[in-house]
Amino acid sequence: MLSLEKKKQLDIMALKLRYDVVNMIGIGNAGHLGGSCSLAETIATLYFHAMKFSAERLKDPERDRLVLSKGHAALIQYAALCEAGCFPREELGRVKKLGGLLQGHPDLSIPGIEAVTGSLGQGLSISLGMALALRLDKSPARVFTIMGDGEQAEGQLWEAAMAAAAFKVDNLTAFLDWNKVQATGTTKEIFNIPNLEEKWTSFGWQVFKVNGHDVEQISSAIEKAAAVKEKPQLIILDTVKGKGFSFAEGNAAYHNGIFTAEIFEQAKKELDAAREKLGVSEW
Ligand SMILES: Cc1ncc(C[n+]2csc(CCOP(=O)(O)OP(=O)(O)O)c2C)c(N)n1
Repeated sequence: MLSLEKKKQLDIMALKLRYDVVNMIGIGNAGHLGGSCSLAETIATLYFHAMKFSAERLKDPERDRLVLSKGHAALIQYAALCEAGCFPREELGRVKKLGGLLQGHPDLSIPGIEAVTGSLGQGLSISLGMALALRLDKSPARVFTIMGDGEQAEGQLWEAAMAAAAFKVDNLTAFLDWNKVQATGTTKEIFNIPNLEEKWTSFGWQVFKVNGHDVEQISSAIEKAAAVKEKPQLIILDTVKGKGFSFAEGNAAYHNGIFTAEIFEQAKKELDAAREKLGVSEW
């Protein structure tokens, strides 16, 4: 169980990451707010609690790996890597700019990024390869990967799901960001995949389901997953796309929407209100 202090730290970190995401998008630009912010608590819990990870051990063979299979949500990962000290904060101001380190999707040139992603459906295969290699090396490192619910339509992902179970890979934990909305509408109306829990279970995975905005539940599921033997594990995150912003929650328009000056101001106002609620006067 998380201490009260740790839980508060992670809640504050999740909010900080949302701030960073909003600032990275800025006025007049499009950015993946929705699918980044559904992951804020998970990314905070992974990088700042659950994973063996730090800016000082990016090349340590025993570090845990995180592969963002839904690579379009890179902004939230960039925010966490920056908060962890992997690169200077100025880089956040040059996202998607010519010559900037941080481009629209994760790339291996970025300190802390473990795999190139963005073409949906590939992250689980990449992660499985890493997990198998680590097992051969008898490494204690774990591999985490985060998929979207829209991404579940990709066939390659299900090949990897079968292979991971067939090879009894237990150092691999996948997350499914079940935010119910994809790029242009709800996952239900665009490509309905019912019974995700049952599907993954029948593919041989140990499945957990949590409130994806509750750091305690996320952390506890990661601990339980780590104890599972001879089976890969899936943590289904019940989340809200665009979580934290009244104009974006559950709204596909903010999958990769443009921020007007008014929307930017509103986003900042809502973040400030959330910060005050957490009892933080300033960063
Ligand atoms: C192979 C592939 N097809 C299409 C796209 C375009 N695309 C980018 S994001 C997205 C929707 C993804 O939805 P989901 O997995 O639910 O992500 P989330 O809502 O969590 O952001 C699509 C279709 C892509 N990146 N890769």
